Amino acid sequence: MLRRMITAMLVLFVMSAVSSPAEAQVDGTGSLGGRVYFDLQKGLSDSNDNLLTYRFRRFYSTYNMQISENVTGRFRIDAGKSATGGHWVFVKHAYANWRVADNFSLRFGQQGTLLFIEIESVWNYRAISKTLHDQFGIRSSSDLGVSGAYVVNDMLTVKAMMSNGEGYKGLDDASGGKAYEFQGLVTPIDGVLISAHFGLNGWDPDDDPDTDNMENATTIDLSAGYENDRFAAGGSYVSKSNSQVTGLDGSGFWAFSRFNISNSPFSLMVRYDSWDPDSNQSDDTMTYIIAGLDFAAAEGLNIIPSFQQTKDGSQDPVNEFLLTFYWRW
Ligand SMILES: [Ca+2]
Ligand SMILES: [Ca+2]
Repeated sequence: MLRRMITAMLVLFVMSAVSSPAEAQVDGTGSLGGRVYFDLQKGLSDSNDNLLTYRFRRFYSTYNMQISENVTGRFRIDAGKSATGGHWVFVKHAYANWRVADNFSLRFGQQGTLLFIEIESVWNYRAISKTLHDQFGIRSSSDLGVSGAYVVNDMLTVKAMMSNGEGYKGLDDASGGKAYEFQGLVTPIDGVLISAHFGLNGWDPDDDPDTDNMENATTIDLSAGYENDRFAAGGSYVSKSNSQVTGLDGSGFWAFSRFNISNSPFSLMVRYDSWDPDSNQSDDTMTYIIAGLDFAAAEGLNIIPSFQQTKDGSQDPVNEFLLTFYWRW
């Protein structure tokens, strides 16, 4: 019933947008870009004192296309080092974006999910660490489905997405449970972004499509950020309940800031995460601290030393020093 209501809402949402598309430049070509980052990782605690290794983290290659006046597309591959050796490669994005009207667009295919895409761009240091949401597996950053974005006015945009739910690395469940995401984005003044997100992800306790017993994991997020050319700050509160996998439920927050030091190539970043799993154990909160210095060595090349500390409940904190090399084109 819930799923039917949501599907009907999505259909209404799509039908509600009508007006004539505006002119756009079609140059008939696309652009190819990429990003790579890897670290030199050194353990600083008793438990990881011997750790000293280069760690390949990510390679992305992205091709953006202007397919026609109102249709753009993107293809992105994502590669990283597998835990068992060798590299994995995934198709992270393969989508077409159709600008149906000036204030309304639809996106089809493998695409970014809605939960943390905006606040991640305020954080800006994916090369150093994933968002809190991504770190604790609350939602995959990409999934296969259809989404719509409707610009209500200068201050408000609403988005909705229906996708498989398992993310771009996962296998869709046999019973076809879907993820439904709804987001309101408010930009009250220049540089300020506020996002409210509600998500459901259907799963089947017995993995049998013939028994009508679907459950829904629920995700709620409130994120806010501010950025200008030299300074940014932001954070989120997020909670997840009724997940299929025990241990993924919980709630937490993160807060971060970064700023450029008086127009030099150096920027400082600090971040604090706290995640409290719903494990019925006291003192199980996980915290994560980052303090780093970003050196923009040359156009397209950053070298970023950082100190990172993770602490799991009452266990001793684990400290690491990372020297991250990040380049893009
Ligand atoms: Ca699913
Ligand atoms: Ca079932």
